[in-house]
Amino acid sequence: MVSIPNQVNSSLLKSNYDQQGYFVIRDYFNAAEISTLRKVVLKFHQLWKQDNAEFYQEEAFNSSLITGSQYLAFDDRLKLFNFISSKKIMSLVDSVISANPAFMNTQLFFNPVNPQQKDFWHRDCQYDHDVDVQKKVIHDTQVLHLRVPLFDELGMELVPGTHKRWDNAEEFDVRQEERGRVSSEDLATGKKIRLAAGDVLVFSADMIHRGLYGLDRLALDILVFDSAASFIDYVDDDCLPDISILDKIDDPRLFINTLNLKFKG
Ligand SMILES: O=C(O)CCC(=O)C(=O)O
Repeated sequence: MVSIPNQVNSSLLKSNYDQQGYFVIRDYFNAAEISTLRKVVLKFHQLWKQDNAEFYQEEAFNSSLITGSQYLAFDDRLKLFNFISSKKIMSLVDSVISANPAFMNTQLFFNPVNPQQKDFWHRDCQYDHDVDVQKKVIHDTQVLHLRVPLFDELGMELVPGTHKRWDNAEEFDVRQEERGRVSSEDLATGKKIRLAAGDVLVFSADMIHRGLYGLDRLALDILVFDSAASFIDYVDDDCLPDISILDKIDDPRLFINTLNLKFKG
């Protein structure tokens, strides 16, 4: 059971997010909330690793569709959906996206098996768009990531303000691996945000960022978007609740907004 938040100052969170592209809240979840979530997510992770053994051994550093039906049964999926749409999560989502936020997906970030594999700078939009379009889309609505670490971790490194501004020369060359630079190099503008289990980090997917490998990291990222933006094609039907689960979710509006976009156009 997730208790009701008492520490959220929505307008402060919104102004932090608007200016910096992120905010972090320490000790937002209590030990019982994290322990319940961790049990469900570890079940998914074990099954996913068995099923994707070669990919896991060779290169993986994340999985997705944690709420899908492939690895988790009804009750565990319901726990996840109720966590994702809990008052604690929704008060953060609502502080950034004031009208009709919609669920997109979940991702689980872990350490790559190969210790030589390096963490790397990127903007999420660079995997969908070439540079000219990236320059434009960073001024549009961006996908929101809510990172919930399940164990203490080194956290994330972000370049504050890059949700709204284009890269400087060093950032561009490193992120895009131009002029002999590689995406795992340090950036002078990077800000490391160490995270502990119980903290939550909310950040824009299109700012320059990297996950920091190390410790026992296992972090659940919840991805949310503004219904007014055109991200619905990124949503996989199977990660959404069907009607029998929907009926049992305490506050299903995050999922209903997605279902409305998907099935009502
Ligand atoms: O934690 C990581 O490895 C990368 C995280 C990331 O890129 C993201 O959440 O978009």
